[in-house]
Amino acid sequence: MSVEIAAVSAFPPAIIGEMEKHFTVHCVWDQADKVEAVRPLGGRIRGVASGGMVGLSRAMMEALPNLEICAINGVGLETTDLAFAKERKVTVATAPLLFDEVADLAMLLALAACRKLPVADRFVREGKWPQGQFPLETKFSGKRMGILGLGRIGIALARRLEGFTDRIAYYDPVPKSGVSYTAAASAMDLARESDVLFMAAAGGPAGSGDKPVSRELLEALGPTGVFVNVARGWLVDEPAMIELLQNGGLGAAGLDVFENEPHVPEAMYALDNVVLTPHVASSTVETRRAMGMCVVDNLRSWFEGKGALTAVN
Ligand code: 8YV
Repeated sequence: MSVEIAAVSAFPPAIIGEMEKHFTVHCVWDQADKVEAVRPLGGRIRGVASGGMVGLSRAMMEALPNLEICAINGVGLETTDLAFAKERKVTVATAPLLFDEVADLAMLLALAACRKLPVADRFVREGKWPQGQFPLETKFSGKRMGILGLGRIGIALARRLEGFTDRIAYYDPVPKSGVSYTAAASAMDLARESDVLFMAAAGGPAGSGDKPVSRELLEALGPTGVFVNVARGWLVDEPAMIELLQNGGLGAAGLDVFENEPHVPEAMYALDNVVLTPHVASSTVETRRAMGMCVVDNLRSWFEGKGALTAVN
């Protein structure tokens, strides 16, 4: 009898196929209530395959009394109750393979926001060029770059920025040794001293009220400032950000994440100073396959008695 696992976040068919070579897989990610969907399986489920936005909740662990491991197809842990997982002795593993992709998209969003790339593209496609020149936009190279959160994504982003400027600063509550970038004393100080501010920091779960990117911080970034978010949408005061983008209090934004995905406030649709992408930072064929196989390999290694490969607890 093969080990039974539950897939609670979407995986491509090829990855499910790889899982099914080794396990009995119960796919419940399309169920409205995933916890209730797995409850009848209860003690039969020994492993969970999840994603960065679904994670592993306390309720899910309580419904699965014999759960041993959760392998996450991502790196975000805001939706995982790590404290309860420790209490329950459930191992949590991530797929730490997406840092280049996320840093690449952060650069793409920043450049596109500075040069209004989507607007320029539409300008050509709509046949407006013969009627006149596209307006001047703002330079990216040489600007003051600020990174909120100098973790593995932040470091990958900083290395990319080195090709554009030597004015790179960061704020991270955890002291960073061995980096040549300027450490700001606070997030507010960083915002005040940045032209482009990147949110690359982990934070609290949705609904926790944790909003490190506040109205005040975005006001400190200011009317010529550009804000880029590749972390979590709920870490930003989204209504305040929209208001500032509308009234000129914030220059522009490049956003891959939103407070209530996949629903994006329609007020953003009309804003030419915002570049929007649908949480695709890690969404390349190469990296998503590598991440999916990392999930499979973690589960296989665990149930072969060799432990998890990329455990975080
Ligand atoms: C995931 C993410 O790849 O890694 C994360 O935490 O936010 C995403 O990029 C996606 O959620 C699929 O699990």
